Amino acid sequence: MPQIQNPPSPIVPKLEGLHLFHFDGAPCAQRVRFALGEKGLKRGREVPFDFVESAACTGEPGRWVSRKVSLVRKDHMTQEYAQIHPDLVVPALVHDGKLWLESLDIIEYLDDAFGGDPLLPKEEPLRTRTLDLANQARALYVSLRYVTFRWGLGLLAKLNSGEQQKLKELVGKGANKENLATFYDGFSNNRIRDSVFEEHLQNCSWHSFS
Ligand SMILES: N[C@@H](CCC(=O)N[C@@H](CS)C(=O)NCC(=O)O)C(=O)O
Repeated sequence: MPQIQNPPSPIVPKLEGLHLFHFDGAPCAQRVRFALGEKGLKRGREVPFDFVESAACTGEPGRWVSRKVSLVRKDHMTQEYAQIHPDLVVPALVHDGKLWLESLDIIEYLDDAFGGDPLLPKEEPLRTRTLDLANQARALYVSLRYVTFRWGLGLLAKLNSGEQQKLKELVGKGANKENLATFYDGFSNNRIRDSVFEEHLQNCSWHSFS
């Protein structure tokens, strides 16, 4: 997915330099941090994700501003974050007022925009083959959510009814075929059958890249 055009967030156009909206414990954000590191870009100052006081909006040469979106505090389930990422997930990247979503798209963008060793092959057919493999991995993220919630986070990740209602209202405009509200509704109310979890586990365990 290319750069996101006209995001509704008033925060995005105010940001100069690189700002990563992320959470330390989220693997989808971690892979973007790896890519930033490979490009020689260091983690810079920590700023609350929605903080727009002018010093916080300025970039730092050779560094990225860390805007933590706590998945524990449910920062991602707020109106402010929904205007940045309509699917209410991390990561999101802003570079000089322009927004990118989806970790693999962000990595591709960083690879093109910054120097250093390329992360993706430049030459064909290797480039297309690599992107194809990455897209196969991308398709697994829904299954990974089922597996990590069922066998990792467990009860800790359930939402109460007030939180579920708020989430339904926020996620209405999301683009994902399976949005967070649908998932949390099933998960928090024990409406997901074991066979569904097991099917997702199979996807992750036996998925073979072709
Ligand atoms: N395809 C997306 C998936 C993003 C995603 O699902 N992120 C997870 C963390 S790895 C998230 O924010 N989940 C929110 C939640 O679990 O409530 C990407 O790779 O950027």
